[in-house]
Amino acid sequence: KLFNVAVVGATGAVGNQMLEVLAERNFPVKELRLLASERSEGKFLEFKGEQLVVQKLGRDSFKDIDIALFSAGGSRSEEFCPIAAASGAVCVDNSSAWRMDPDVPLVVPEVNPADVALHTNKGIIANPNCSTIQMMVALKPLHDYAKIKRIVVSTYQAVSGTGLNAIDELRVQSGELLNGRPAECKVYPHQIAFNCLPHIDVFLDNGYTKEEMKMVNETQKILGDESLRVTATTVRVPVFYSHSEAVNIETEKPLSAAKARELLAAAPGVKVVDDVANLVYPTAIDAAGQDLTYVGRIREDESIDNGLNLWVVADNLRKGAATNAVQIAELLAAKYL
Ligand code: A2P
Ligand code: 11C
Repeated sequence: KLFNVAVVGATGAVGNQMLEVLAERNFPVKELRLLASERSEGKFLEFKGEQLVVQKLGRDSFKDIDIALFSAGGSRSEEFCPIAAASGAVCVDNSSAWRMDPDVPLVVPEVNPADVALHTNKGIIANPNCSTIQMMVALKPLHDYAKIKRIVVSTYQAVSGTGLNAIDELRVQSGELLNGRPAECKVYPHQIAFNCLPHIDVFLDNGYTKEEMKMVNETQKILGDESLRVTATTVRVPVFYSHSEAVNIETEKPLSAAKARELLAAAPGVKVVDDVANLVYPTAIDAAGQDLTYVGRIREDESIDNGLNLWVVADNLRKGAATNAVQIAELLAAKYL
């Protein structure tokens, strides 16, 4: 069976990847409809060697669409997911707009694929935040074995998470500074080249950023455990693609580094890259363009009884966004539509 698929935000950093991943994985597409703002109306984008014209997103954009992949920002998702759903499409939404809605499943296919069934509630499935997705892929097998009680995570996040304009800002600032000229800040409030900003998304009343609270709330929802304690510090670093994370967990049952390595080696979507004797560990550069979540530096936390430290890296635009969304669409196509 073939499906009519819409990509909302097709001209963006994630939308671009969605087209690539749909093609690479040979998703059963009948019609592919590319939607963006009026700025992009009439532009052409390539899909499987064909040039497809970009249309302006509007209320009548979803006629005959079976699956709509959204990545055009939260306010477009808020407004247009219900419109798409009312016209019969199932939305896979990459924004944060619907993630915490109790009627909307929040899905990482390697972790909670059965939750896709709940798409019938509102016609919407939420794709988690990129930094949450890769952490879930790495922690699920450890949680199943040893029950995680607490997670302390610090992230090192690529600028592509902000979008194409931020990729440009890092490139331009780096060039200017290396040539002895001042850096101009347009996207971020401070210089991002050769710097680290402990600030992703907006600041909330509790002093955390929204990105940090996404990691807390989304983790609890995906693992179905509101008692799980999570605390996060999320940091933007001058890296183009792939988020890295230093993850510390405390488990109920003892979990040795060797056992964790064994569990992770057998886990779906994970590749263990952990051979420090040969200076082997995952880096953002290695993960860029890939779909797996890479885990290394696995070691016991010697400061507590049942603690473990890990270094988790994945491509934020692929597994953190486009690939995860297309995997959800594959589950829909194979089982539900
Ligand atoms: P456009 O390219 O026409 O502005 P990124 O995250 O890389 O900045 O991309 C954001 C995506 O969301 C782009 O595809 C962008 O389209 C799309 N987008 C932004 N605003 C709107 C809007 N008002 N209506 C439809 N699409 C939008
Ligand atoms: C970043 N995690 O790296 C963000 C991007 O909630 O979907 C994705 C924001 C979101 O900037």
